[in-house]
Amino acid sequence: MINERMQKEINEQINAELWSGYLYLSMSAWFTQNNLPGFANWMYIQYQEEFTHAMKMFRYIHERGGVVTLKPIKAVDTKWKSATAIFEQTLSHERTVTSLINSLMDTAHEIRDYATINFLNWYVDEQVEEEANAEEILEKVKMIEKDKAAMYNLDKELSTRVFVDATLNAE
Ligand code: OFO
Repeated sequence: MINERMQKEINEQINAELWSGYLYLSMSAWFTQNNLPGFANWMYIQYQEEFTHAMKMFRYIHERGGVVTLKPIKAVDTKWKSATAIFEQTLSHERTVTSLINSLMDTAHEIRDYATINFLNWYVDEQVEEEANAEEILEKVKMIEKDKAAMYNLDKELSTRVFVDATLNAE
């Protein structure tokens, strides 16, 4: 049986992951509306991934005999000044998510919930990747945003990203 406090915090994180997905879906819409379909594809896959992050927690709570409580998902931004602004927000958001995962880990250590520590390790690794990906694209976009041909090429590159549910491979 999962500890009540741990359950509450993981439920809050489910909401945060769904919110992340909602944010990236909104960013995907912005890219579509601004004629960058490859960027839109990249963000759409990011949205799908966030929902898998939420679902991995959803399944875990049930596996531990707990109760999933879904709360409203807050509104997200819908307008940005530029692709650079979007990736700046993405990177800073991922850094926030990393700190949320670290807080969950702190609680798991505090209450000596070893199963949850193990479970959360997957997210610790995932956040390293999430921050690195966002940072890499941000650096590129910052350099080339004014150059239409270079943006066209990066858009083509981002259009090749495909969705893989990494949470299923990990279980
Ligand atoms: Fe769930 O990793 Fe991004 O937010």
